[in-house]
Amino acid sequence: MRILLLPAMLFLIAAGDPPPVQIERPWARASAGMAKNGAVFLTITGQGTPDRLTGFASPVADTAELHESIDDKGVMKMRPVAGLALEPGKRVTLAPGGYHVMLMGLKAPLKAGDSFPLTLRFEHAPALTVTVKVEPVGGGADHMHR
Ligand SMILES: [Cu+2]
Repeated sequence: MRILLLPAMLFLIAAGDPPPVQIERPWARASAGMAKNGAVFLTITGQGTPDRLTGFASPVADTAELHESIDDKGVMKMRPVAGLALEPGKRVTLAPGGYHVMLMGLKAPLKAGDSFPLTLRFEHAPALTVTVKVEPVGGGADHMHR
């Protein structure tokens, strides 16, 4: 009897705790040489109730924070972003040249083909961990991180 009940209980737990967002294609560019920084890109779609993305963490780096690349009179610069508002059904794309998760203090270079966990923190929803795939240098549009 206990065995038959278990799947139903798991379903109830899952149904009561829907993920706050849908994450698509989390990827990072392989490190060039011994670069100490890296960047993660992904697409976030809010679902359920409005929430706010407040931070990131990954075991591969000392810190991970949301950055935005901006074109300051022809010079590409980056600035930290405090958080991202998440609305149900609204897609936010983190891509080269725009928003990205900056990994600072990489413990080892990111190698193409590897993957690593990245945890997203929210104002209301519990933290969510996704797997980031490392793609070769030169993947995607050019956006330098030194
Ligand atoms: Cu950055």
